[in-house]
Amino acid sequence: ERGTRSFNFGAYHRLETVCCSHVHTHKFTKKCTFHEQRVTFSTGGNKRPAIWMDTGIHSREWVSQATGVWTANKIATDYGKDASLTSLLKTMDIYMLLLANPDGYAYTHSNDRMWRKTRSRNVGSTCRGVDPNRNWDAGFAGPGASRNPCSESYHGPSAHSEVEVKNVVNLIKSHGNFKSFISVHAYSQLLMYPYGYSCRNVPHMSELDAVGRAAVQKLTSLYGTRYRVGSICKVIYQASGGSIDWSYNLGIKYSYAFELRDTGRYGFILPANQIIPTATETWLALKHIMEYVRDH
Ligand code: ING
Ligand code: ZN
Repeated sequence: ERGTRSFNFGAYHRLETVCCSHVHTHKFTKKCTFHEQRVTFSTGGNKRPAIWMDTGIHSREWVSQATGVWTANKIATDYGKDASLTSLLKTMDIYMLLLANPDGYAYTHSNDRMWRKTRSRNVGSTCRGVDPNRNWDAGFAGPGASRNPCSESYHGPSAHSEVEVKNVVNLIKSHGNFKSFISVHAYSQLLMYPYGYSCRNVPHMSELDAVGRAAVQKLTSLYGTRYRVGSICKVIYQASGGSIDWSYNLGIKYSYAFELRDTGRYGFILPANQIIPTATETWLALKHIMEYVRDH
């Protein structure tokens, strides 16, 4: 196993290199299930209120996975030094899934850098893959998803058909005490809250909007990177079957999706020298959300 000392956080890595190499600490229990990509930060207790964060649900959005790895290491190294993070971990657990779509991620390295979906076989089609962010049971198969298996936004044969989705659904439901669900995408520089499947306002819209704006203000304070905040449907497009709509409807109020850098100059092919700046600024927003969740 490779320790963090030799791990270059400012580079993009293949699946095998990311796997279990990112957190090197004795302070936390580390579990490597879910394709060995799940990281649990806990200082004890039993099913404490928890925060969920996944990166890389869309395989080509490489700065997302890289930000996840950097963030896991940041939490491990700042615990015991950063008073706010330390106090957070006294009462809450943080669950991270760094490679939420591992088969797709491997495929972006081996065959097609622009692959977005899972790699599932589709019955009756030669096209492979399901969009894992159209596969959740939240307005499933509605507007903003495709029934065509060859489409980039194919919703799949049924809700939670993808093992990558079903595993998360099972974990979140059986745990039962998640307070926040954060899914990290790229690119466009957005911080979004539900819904995607509908443009109607969620009951907690004003609170989610205020927390999101405050989080983005902190993000922007570091390097001036500008973000827009709003509901998925209003800020980008109507998209059904998304994870944060599912988590919100399950009762996880603080459900957010990030779209990290940039705004399209490089898009998915964001240069590696932007990984650490992206992760560092994003951490300020994440910490704001986590602290708010802790205090509310
Ligand atoms: N964007 C997201 C997508 O799945 C999104 C936007 C986020 C939709 C959350 C629904 C829910 O299309 C990218 N870049 O993938
Ligand atoms: Zn995405």
